[in-house]
Amino acid sequence: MPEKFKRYTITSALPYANGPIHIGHLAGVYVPADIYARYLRMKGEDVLFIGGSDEHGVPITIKARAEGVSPQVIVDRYHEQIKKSFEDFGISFDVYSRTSAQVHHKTASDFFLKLYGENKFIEKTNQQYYDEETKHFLADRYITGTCPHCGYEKAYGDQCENCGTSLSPLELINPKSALSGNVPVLKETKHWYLPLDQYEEWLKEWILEGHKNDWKTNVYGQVKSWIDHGLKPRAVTRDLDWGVHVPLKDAEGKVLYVWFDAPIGYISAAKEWSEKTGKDWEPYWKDKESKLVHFIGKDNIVFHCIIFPAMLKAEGDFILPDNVPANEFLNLENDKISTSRNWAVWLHEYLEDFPGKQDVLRYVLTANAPETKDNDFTWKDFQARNNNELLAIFGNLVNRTLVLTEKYFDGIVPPVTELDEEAKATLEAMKLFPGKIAQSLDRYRFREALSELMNLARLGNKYLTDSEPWKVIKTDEDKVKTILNVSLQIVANLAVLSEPFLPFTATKLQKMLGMEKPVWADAGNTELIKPGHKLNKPELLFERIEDKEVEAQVQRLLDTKKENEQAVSAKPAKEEITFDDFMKTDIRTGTILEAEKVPKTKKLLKLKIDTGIDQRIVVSGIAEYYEPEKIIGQKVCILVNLAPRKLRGIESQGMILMAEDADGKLCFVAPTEDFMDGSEVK
Ligand code: B3M
Ligand code: ZN
Repeated sequence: MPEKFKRYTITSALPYANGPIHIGHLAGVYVPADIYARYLRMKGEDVLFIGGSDEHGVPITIKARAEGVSPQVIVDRYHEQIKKSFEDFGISFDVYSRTSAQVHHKTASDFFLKLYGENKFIEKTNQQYYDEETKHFLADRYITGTCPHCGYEKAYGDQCENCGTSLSPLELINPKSALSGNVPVLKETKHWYLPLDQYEEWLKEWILEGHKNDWKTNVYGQVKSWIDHGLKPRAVTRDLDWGVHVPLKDAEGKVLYVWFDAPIGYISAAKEWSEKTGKDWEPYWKDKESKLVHFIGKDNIVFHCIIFPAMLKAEGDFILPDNVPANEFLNLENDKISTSRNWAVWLHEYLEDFPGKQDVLRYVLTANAPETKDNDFTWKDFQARNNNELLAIFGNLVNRTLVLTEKYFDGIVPPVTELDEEAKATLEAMKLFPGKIAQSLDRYRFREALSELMNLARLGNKYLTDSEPWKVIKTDEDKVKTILNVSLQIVANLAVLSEPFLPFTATKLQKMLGMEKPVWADAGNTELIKPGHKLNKPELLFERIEDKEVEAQVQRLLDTKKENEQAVSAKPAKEEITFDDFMKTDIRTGTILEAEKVPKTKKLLKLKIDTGIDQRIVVSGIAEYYEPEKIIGQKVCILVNLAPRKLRGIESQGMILMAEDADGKLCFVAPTEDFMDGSEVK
């Protein structure tokens, strides 16, 4: 590590409080941030780890509208649920705040006013899309249309989720209001803009030159491409009623843009923490010797690397991020995780199915983290990593070592009698691990760090297996003392080094070993647990995950996929008709009296129907799905005032109502009870 910092301010993206948290969130942002925070705390560093819910923005108001409740109802519901999920998974925030909090409204509002007072904004009146029916200006996700870059038809006013391009509403082809579906009109409105173009030179120097070597290439590349395309002024206000109100006289009905207020939420959260703990928040945000790190997903890069830094720079009092180790995306079983399609593993549901197995998920998501490219989560991989790695390597070493110590020495740590070459080499190798793991963590390489942790367990397993204490015990008990002492030192080191990654497991293991809460500097010690120390009863750290458990998860996803396909392939509604149009149709309940195939056709049946009014012949294209003899007596609905038409020489007098699915399969639409023939259907 080159520089030494006095304290660390670690932020993790504030999730929108419009839905629960899934594995993509955890893998992309919260697990790596938590590993980093725990590691630094163990090193004795002064850490402020910040989280909170993002409670403004259009995704929330759209959801509220869909449910017919106020946005506050939505954010209250999800804020609590999200907060609980993070606690359940051991995400060790020092504060978990929310942007609807009063302290945040004040902080964001003051921030805006300071920039406004110092003329850091430009004021512009221009034309924006407006929904005349709902009387809303249509910003961001309130407007959809075709992406001018890739042709995707459901692009939003701020971004195309298909090609990732960020958009402005005026660029959309065939714009439509997301509120009413109407074609919007243009209307004048005034807004305040942050002139990003004025920060271009400074950004080039600070990031493109200053952070060429220490920022991840995916992050650096995205920032460079933004800057190379030229930066434009960005509106920091919106015409909406949900959000932080613009604190100016002539700004009725205007709020701060969610991406202006949300990152300020990190600062507000620090203030909230300060109020609760009595500690001063300011050094964490203003002292140059504090290191600020933003953990985010790749879709938030521009906001954390360009816009928020420009805001901080304009404000003048705050430090800038030292690093923004953004991750790419995690897919699920080869498909993009999607809240709207329910294609996700939700944390609260995972815990119902795998209670107590938080660390297994933390492990899998870190081992397979999308650090440099998008990655895929599969249940098969989840099972394999649990069974073949956590259980077979980590758990196996711990279990064998503790059980043998219990068996041969009543659970009392035996002394080293004589260090042979094997033992010496093993301990020497062990000493290198804390350094290797720390080096990876310092560079935000969490996968690499975790794989080193497992290599330490592998080292222990190999040593134990090669030394064969279960054989040696018959001839040389002293040697077994050394073997188990060395193995126990490795196990104790694992109990220290695994804590940032697998906090629940580490705590359990520390208890089994009867250890005090360790610090990072304990790792590498070859006498971490002393001879004569009594160990507690060994327990299993991991359990085997059976085929049927993961098969059930995969089945659930397959069911979801099927539901989605059905939903997707439902045809859009036909053109609107009036009530009178509908009332012209005369549909009655009836019964099939006779049925026979129409010769030389595949599809047609000739039916005789009792309509309650009369008995008549109807020709119906249902032969592929129904055998004539089986439908005698079937109740039907029949359109009786349809003009007769001839089919294969037979006059058909009406039409039987059938439902047809996306594959063209048919089924009768009929009264569900024995109902009088001739009853009107309306
Ligand atoms: N709520 C966007 C997101 O969840 C946003 C992050 C805010 S961080 C200040 O992708
Ligand atoms: Zn696109």
